[in-house]
Amino acid sequence: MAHRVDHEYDYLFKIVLIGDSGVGKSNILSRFTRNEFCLESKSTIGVEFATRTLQVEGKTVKAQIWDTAGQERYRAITSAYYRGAVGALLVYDITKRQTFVNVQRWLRELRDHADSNIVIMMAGNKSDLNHLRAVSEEDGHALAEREGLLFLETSALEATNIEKAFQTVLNEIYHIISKKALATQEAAASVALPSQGTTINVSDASGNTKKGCCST
Ligand SMILES: Nc1nc2c(ncn2[C@@H]2O[C@H](COP(=O)(O)OP(=O)(O)OP(=O)(O)O)[C@@H](O)[C@H]2O)c(=O)[nH]1
Ligand SMILES: [Mg+2]
Repeated sequence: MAHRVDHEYDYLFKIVLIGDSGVGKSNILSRFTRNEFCLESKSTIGVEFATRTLQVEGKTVKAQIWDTAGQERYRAITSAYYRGAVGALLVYDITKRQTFVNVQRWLRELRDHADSNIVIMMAGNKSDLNHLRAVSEEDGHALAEREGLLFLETSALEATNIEKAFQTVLNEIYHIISKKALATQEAAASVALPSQGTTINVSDASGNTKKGCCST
């Protein structure tokens, strides 16, 4: 989702939070949007979302972040959750190996339901609990590299890398969208100037053009 609306913001980006129950998705969201953390937060039921508007490369970007239950039985209809999402934060808990193992499962779900160009940041959360660590940072990096994901270790409790995780995803989305906009403009210019005689393959120049991305 990337619409331009005058006055309020230049872009609206939908980002989804995914990962096993208890890894800290809701606290990552509340830390980022309200600077709040709750030690005894309850499992999410259904879907919630919160927004925060920030600057990305001089543009005003409204991040609309969706949060759902990690537990299957509380989850909302999957395809609706992923519809229009341009970014995902895939969270595991560095103190629980199984949540890291299950990253593969979440990647499969993204492949099945989300746009293939979605920007994915994997976040190893609860980095404040280093003494209980069950997943090394190296393992995190290795998986991220193998799967082509961005990666950071975060702590919602200590507010470590939360800002950076979202900023990185938003920057990446912005770059992809501005590149597409440029390619579209170039393709349009080539159509307007047929006498130049160069054939430009629009699909090659602009990549995947099926997404609803609007430039300025
Ligand atoms: N030490 C520590 N605890 C955290 C951190 N983030 C979340 N928690 C705790 O982990 C527990 C679960 O956090 P939630 O944010 O509710 O987890 P969730 O991923 O939203 O879980 P579901 O809604 O069930 O999918 C809570 O007790 C939080 O206080 C963190 O960075 N460090
Ligand atoms: Mg939750």
